[in-house]
Amino acid sequence: MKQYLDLVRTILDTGTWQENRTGIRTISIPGAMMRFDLQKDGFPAVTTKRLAFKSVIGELVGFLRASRSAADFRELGCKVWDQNANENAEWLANPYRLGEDDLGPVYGVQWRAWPAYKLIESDRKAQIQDAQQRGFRVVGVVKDQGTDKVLLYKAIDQLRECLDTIIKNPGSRRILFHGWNCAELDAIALPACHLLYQFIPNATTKEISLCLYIRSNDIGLGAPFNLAEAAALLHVVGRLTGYTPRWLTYFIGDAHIYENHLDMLKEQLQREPYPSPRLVLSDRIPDYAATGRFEPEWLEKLEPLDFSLEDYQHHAPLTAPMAV
Ligand code: THF
Repeated sequence: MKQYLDLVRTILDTGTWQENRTGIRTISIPGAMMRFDLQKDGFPAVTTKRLAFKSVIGELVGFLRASRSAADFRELGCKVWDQNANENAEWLANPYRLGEDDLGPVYGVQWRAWPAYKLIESDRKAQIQDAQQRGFRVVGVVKDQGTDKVLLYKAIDQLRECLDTIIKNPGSRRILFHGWNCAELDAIALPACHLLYQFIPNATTKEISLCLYIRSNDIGLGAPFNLAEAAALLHVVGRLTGYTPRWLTYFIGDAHIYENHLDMLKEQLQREPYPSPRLVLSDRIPDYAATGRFEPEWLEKLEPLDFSLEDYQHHAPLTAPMAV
């Protein structure tokens, strides 16, 4: 995890101080990238402090189940959503908030059930039929600008579609899922930070890589979580589709360090990183390469105990407050 420390150093050396929505200043740089070879370098867990691995995995499992309540994340062992659900004044006053612990249609909801609508003129029968064949359901007929239109709806399981494409058409360069649903930004606690995930399978080597784009990344607290989570997701997708996880490339838009994280990060810079641990997935998750059975429903059947870190050597725990 030398790359993480290098990024921290680059931000401290070349960044500029900025104000933001939270009231806690950040030092930031516009654009950064980290790239990990999961085969050679192992699992990208920070070693210069203790990574809250259970919490990371709880968050991932919650996302895979399309959770939108901080209570669901807590039950899975992840408390990091409590503050965003219940302490941000702007969100508390939002009419779309369903009550205590609700986060709105965040990450997993978009990953697994992106709401898609079509409004088609009633006499365009071929279009309506085509949409229905693709799983759209007619939910009503509306008058729009003087013409009758059929309203159709479908919840798109983007992640499931990625797995299907990896199996059927691994050469595709369109195997991605997106968390940034512009139509729902007004109805969520926090617009997605990690928002674009692209899988790149290699049918020759049977290796699969992931490119992730994060529009805004809290390097002290968020980055260690988001990195580990992306790597764990790539391991799961690889297992279910018969590919070995290889490269994780992590792109950041605004890469920033909060002022109240400086002590934690400066302490980490004094520490010598340990060799990375290994991620072990439980044997009950079917290995497509071995069984030839494609069982994408495991995406939502996973439990936190299906993930374990082996040989995780780390320095003493350090933490800092999250900016809300
Ligand atoms: N808001 C801010 N300001 N930073 C973020 O990184 C962030 N997220 C998610 C949503 N809003 C955010 C929440 N993710 C921690 C870790 C991840 C978070 C939020 C907080 C955190 O406090 N980690 C501590 C304790 C972990 C624990 O014990 O569970 C740590 O020391 O790692 C970015 O996705």
